[in-house]
Amino acid sequence: MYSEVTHIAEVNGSGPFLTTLLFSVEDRVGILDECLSVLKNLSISLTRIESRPSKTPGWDYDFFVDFNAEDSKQLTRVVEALREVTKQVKIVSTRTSEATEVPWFPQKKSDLDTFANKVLEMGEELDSDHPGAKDQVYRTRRTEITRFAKTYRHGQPIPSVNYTPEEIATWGVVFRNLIEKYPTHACREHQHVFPLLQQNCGYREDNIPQLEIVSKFLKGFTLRPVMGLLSSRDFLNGLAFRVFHSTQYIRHHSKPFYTPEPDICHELLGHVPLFCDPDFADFSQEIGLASLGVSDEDIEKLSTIYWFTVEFGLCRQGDEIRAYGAGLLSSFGELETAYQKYIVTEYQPVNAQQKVRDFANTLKRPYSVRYNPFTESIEVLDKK
Ligand code: HBI
Ligand code: NLE
Ligand code: FE
Repeated sequence: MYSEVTHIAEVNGSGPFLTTLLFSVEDRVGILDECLSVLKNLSISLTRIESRPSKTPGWDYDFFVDFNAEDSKQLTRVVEALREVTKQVKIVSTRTSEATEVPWFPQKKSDLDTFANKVLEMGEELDSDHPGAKDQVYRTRRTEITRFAKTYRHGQPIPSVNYTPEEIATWGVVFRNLIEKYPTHACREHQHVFPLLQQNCGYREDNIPQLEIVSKFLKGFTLRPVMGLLSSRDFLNGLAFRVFHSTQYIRHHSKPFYTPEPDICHELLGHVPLFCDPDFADFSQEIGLASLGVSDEDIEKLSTIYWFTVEFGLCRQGDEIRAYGAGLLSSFGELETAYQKYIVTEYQPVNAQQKVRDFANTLKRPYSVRYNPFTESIEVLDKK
């Protein structure tokens, strides 16, 4: 990660330079103190210090420090003075403050509150080809339900929706048709967890499970209500925090077998079961982490990965082709045709996670990120 090393000769322009240095020291009492004294004597104020065991033989340690150097002369003085007391000094990076344009991204779970009002058109207005577009009763009801998502804030319980008998009937048709297909069409992971959802979360033909109950049941992920489609960036950013944005309204009763957008059937029957699988959950989070602060172009690439795996993935299990993509698992229309089309994407969860991580390392991003599940926040490690 830290192999790109700048040399002082390459430091151009006028300062101040935000600088990251790496220095390696032998393991002995007081060595860090000596290094810090050197910095202190040159009036350097550190903004970060981190250590790790060195990759060199022996028991050396690497230290990473960040500070602002006034100009390249001061930087030279720091490097030379540190060389006297350490085994090696490398300039990992220097940059002027203008060169740090990174799109804003959420760094703690509560930052996701800022997405609440940012839904794409279909969130409030329905597209003209949506089966519910001309049904005023349906539209009013949707506005009523999406109000919960609009005012929801991190940490609150997700409000329950009191579903109408008509809505429950729509769910019932979807549920009944899908559970008939799962034994032959759904991947093993989905089938494995489905009975648990029936036992613990009220997955029944005559009941639409509440997001709050399901979110509490899921240990690896949490659900957050959303008014409709978010931008790809916002939606993927949520996954970094193991948060899945879920709609609460239901599809139009006239087309139970297929809807063009997410609805409660899609979230609960398609996505939720797979989020119970630890490898799948990690894989999903990895896409989310890769999306933090990257360019629009890279968001596009990550959306494509998401689309052909999480949303529409098929896999080979034994001799059979099975669905793990939520868009297939929630649509008994799609589930049939997917098999006829027979597009095969390999599903190897552990490798897939590694692949996303490797891909993330190729993204142009001047830092790396890590999720701290205890503080539910992103730790940013400056790379350049
Ligand atoms: N927004 N609420 C919501 N749900 C999704 O499944 C979703 C989204 N926005 C974008 C998106 N999915 C995908 O098309 C990918 O771009 C990530
Ligand atoms: N077509 C899916 C369904 O009907 O359940 C929803 C897809 C959402 C992306
Ligand atoms: Fe989806």
